[in-house]
Order: sequence, then C-alpha cells, then structure tokens
Amino acid sequence: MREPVLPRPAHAYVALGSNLDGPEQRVEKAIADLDKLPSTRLLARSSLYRTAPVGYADQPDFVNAVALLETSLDAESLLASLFELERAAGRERCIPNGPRTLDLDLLLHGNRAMDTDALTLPHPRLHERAFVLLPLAEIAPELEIPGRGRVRHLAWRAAAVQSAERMHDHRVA
Ligand code: PH2
Ligand code: MG
Ligand code: MG
Repeated sequence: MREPVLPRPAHAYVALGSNLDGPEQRVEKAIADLDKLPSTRLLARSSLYRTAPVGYADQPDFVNAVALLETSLDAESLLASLFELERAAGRERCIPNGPRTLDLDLLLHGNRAMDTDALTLPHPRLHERAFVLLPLAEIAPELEIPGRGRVRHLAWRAAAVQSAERMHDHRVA
C-alpha cells in the first residue's frame, strides 16, 4: 500500500475561494480547518481579497486567500483532505468555474512536479490568476514557480489585467 505520510514534512500552498453563503466566514473557517488536518500545521496565511469572477462572469464576486501549510501528508492525501473540506462546506459541482461555497486548490506541494488526471503540480493556472497571485505574493513574494517566474513578478503582471482588492487586515480586530 502507498504510504501517505512523508518522511520529512513539505511546504504546501493552498488557494481558497468562495462566493456563496457568507464567503468571508467560509474562507476564514477553511483556513482554521486546514490547521487542524492530521500531520499538518498552518505556517502563514494571506489577507482576504475581494475579486471579480474569472472565466464565468455572471456570478457574485469571490473572496480569495492563500495559505501556506507544513504537512507530512503527501500531495494525493492532502488533495483528498481538501476535497473532504469542500464537501463538508456543501460544495456542489455544477457549472465549471461557477459559483461555489468553497474551493480549495492545491497550488504547490514542496517541489513535486506531476501531471495526472487527478492532480497537476504546480497548479496549471496559478501563474496567470491575480486572485491567486496577489494573496500568494503577500506571503511568498520571492517564491519561484518552476518555468513561470517569481511570484511577485507574476502578481504584478496579473494585477494589470484582473482586479483583486485586499480586504480589511485579518490581524486587526
Ligand atoms: N475560481 C474559479 C473560476 N473563477 N474567479 C475568482 N475571482 N476567484 C476564484 O476563486 C475563481 C474564479 C475556478 O475555481
Ligand atoms: Mg479553483
Ligand atoms: Mg478547485
């Protein structure tokens, strides 16, 4: 049987998004839930961002954020845990790119590179999405996306064509 726990923990970046039924609270709760996953702890998180929908325009604005985890779960096990949190948030998969209560996308898992039907790492659209890059740039501006460039450069480029507005600072009560 495949061993789902790594000998040494990896850094994993997760993108969070919601645009239904209290998106701010849903993203905040999901960040707290990520910290509770087995063999996993939250190392850093971005602010919340209000972003215009990309891909399918006729839906509410999204709330987006990015979290950095230290985890001993391998990429497949972490992905399964993310799906479970989406399911627990009542996620229904109807319209592609359509409205959702909670979307958790695995962006990077250590330096793992893979492309299967189940999972592509790094995330294939990470480098072109302001709603991912701006929050990611807040917590990892110098991170290099293999074959794509440095996060702060990618974020700067994406911000010129898509809007992503930083919401109130989550650290302030
Ligand atoms: N997610 C999508 C499609 N479009 N647009 C924004 N602003 N934020 C998202 O999280 C998002 C999207 C597919 O997952
Ligand atoms: Mg997504
Ligand atoms: Mg997704």
